[in-house]
Amino acid sequence: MSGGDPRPRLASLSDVAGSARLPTYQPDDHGMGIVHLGLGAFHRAHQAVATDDALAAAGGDWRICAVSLRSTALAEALAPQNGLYTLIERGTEGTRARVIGSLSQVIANDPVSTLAALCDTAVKIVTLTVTEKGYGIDRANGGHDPSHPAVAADLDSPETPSGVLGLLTAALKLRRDAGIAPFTVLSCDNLPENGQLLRGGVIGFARAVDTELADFIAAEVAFPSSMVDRITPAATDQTLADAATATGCVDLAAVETEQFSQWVIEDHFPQGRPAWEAGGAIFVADVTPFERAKLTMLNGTHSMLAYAGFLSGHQFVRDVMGDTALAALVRRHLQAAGQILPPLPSFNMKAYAAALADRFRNPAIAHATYQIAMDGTEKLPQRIFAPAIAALDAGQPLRPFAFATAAWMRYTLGVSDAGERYALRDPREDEIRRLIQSVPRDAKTIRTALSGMPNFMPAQLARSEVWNDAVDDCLDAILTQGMPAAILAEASR
Ligand code: CS2
Repeated sequence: MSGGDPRPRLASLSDVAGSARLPTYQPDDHGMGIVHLGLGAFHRAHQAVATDDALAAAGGDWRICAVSLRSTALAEALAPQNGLYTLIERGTEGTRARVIGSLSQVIANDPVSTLAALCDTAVKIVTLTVTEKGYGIDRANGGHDPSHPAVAADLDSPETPSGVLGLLTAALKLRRDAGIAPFTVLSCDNLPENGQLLRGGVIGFARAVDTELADFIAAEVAFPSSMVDRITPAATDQTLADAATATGCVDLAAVETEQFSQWVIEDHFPQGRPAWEAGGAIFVADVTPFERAKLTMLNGTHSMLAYAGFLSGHQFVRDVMGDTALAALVRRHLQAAGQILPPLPSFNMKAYAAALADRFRNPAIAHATYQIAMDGTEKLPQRIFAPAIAALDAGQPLRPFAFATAAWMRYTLGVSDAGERYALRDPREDEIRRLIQSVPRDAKTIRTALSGMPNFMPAQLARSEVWNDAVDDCLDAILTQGMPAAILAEASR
């Protein structure tokens, strides 16, 4: 029982009495083979589900030890449930529920246990969803970022690490010293060439503490890249209520998502891997074109609509799609981002753009614009600036990217036109505040201040007159007319 609810707490598959689909394998028959860093909703709606499918289809010791590096709430919800939770999939045709059995263990905010798990001889793969800001990678130079708080702390005490790069490096060292084969490291975050990027970060960190170890990692450890896609809003009381109805149990770790799911992975797993293809994963030699299409079309458009939508009073992405003018800007952005992609065999850009617009419209998914607006400084470089440079180089339309940038710049002011304050929820929030708090509220001044932030906007853009003029023009309209009117004007250009 939990919180006065007469239903039992979900703790074993035999407790389930309802319509939810159950795993067709016995979870306890399978050992652990994966450590996952970053136990959030996305992991439970994506990799853990594909692993559940792989266990059902092909078996193997591939259950997951899921680690939350910071918060303890989720692990506290999952521990009494023996890692079981309900996945609610919401499509236009209705809702489906299934119980996922692939999590074998959870660790919360406990670096010592995490390092021990990473050194377990059974572990063949480490997967990660730690968000863009969680890595501590210097994206300009491709190594570790010594100014990142977790990286700085781990450089001081590399044997007792608590951050991503420190933990991976220490575990790879301990494994090497004990004669245990290294694990494969699989990043599942929305970063360009995420495997390569993480490899550079780990090797850079290792080089700072032990050059030989860095050489060993460079030679022996696989870092395949992957593209992940599944729209996963934060769980709500409704998610938990639907899970309880579908399972007859109280489930405090239920998660909800859309029906669509995609995972494209570079097939480089020297220690083997689960049969993730059973869960729809596609294995390719080079994930870059898929990643680029997804990052610039889905995520780039998401960021644009998040800032423009939030500032015009739209709480959810589906509300944005009900605003005729803003929905037109969504289509414009999708097209502009799609247009500059290198051609990819079997990829139909127009069909992909149409499918994305349908997913954004999904009335069953309440995906908050404020959730997507988070961490803009970590997201804009790959989502907006990279395609803007490609558009600039190719002489293609720049305006959609300039509008998205201007919408973010307006968002950084931290106050709506109605005077309501909101937190940016960005790791560079303080720096942004210092830069703009006392400057005049005109487009050029704000644009100049924000474009000059180190390691943010590429110099090629920040120095481009056409780009700056376009951003100033968009930002001026937003500042002087307000976001809704600026959207209307922008859509009727
Ligand atoms: C979103 C992503 O919050 C965000 O920044 O753009 O989480 C997006 O929903 C996923 O990448 C979809 O796969």
